[in-house]
Amino acid sequence: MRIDILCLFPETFASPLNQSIIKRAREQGLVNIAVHDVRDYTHDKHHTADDYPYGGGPGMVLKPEPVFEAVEAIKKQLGVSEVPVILLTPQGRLFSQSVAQELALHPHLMLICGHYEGLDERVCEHLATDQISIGDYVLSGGELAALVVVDAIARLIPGVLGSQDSASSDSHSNGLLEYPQYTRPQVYRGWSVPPVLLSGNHGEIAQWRRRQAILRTARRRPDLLEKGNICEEERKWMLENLLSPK
Ligand code: JCH
Repeated sequence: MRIDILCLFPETFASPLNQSIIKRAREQGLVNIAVHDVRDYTHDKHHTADDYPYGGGPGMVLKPEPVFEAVEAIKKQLGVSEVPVILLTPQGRLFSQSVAQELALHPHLMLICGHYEGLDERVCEHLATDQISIGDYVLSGGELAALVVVDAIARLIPGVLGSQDSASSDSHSNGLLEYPQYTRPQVYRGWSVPPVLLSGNHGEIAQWRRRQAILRTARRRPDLLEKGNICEEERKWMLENLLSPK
């Protein structure tokens, strides 16, 4: 998969894209990520990328010309015409694991990161094919949102996760929050690992994990429970245990 990122602060990406799983995926050639500076597509001597908003008001707006020209130049250079052009914005559709799964199916994506108080609406209307928000809070720009999107997508590309990590058993892929995990030591500061996990009974362990995932989801994220495919027996157990402390 190829991902082209257009932004005003390309240095933002250097460290996060050169760590851990994404670094390994890039080295293996499973994902090819290129970061482009929108300022390189300006023509004036000051490399002006922003301007005052028409109609007045606070802040500055990212100009349309360098953004259009950057997308067009990169498409031409790569010899592609049909590529999703995704704008990161607080006004976009909400990002989720299912949006990540949908985007991971494309062989090529372009991500546009604005800055300032926003960008010219003509970019949204006539250049972007999709607009995504990573959550209902306002960031200083699209760069951190793009990193979140790239990270979530990259780990879904076949071969990116080692056999150790598994995308399909991750939190959210089954619609429920992850069950509690423990490692050694068996007792830490007097707090013991639940005995069932030491029992060697794989059926009991699977049932305990499933029930803990349901209970945790019901308590912390009841909005997710509908998608969790809880059976009647599980629902009964959940309601009986929901009231007991933690
Ligand atoms: C962005 C800004 C004031 C935007 C500029 C470009 C995405 N989920 C999510 N939160 N925030 C963003 C995001 C993405 C791109 C840009 N800003 C800052 C500041 C605004 O409205 C008054 C809008 C924020």
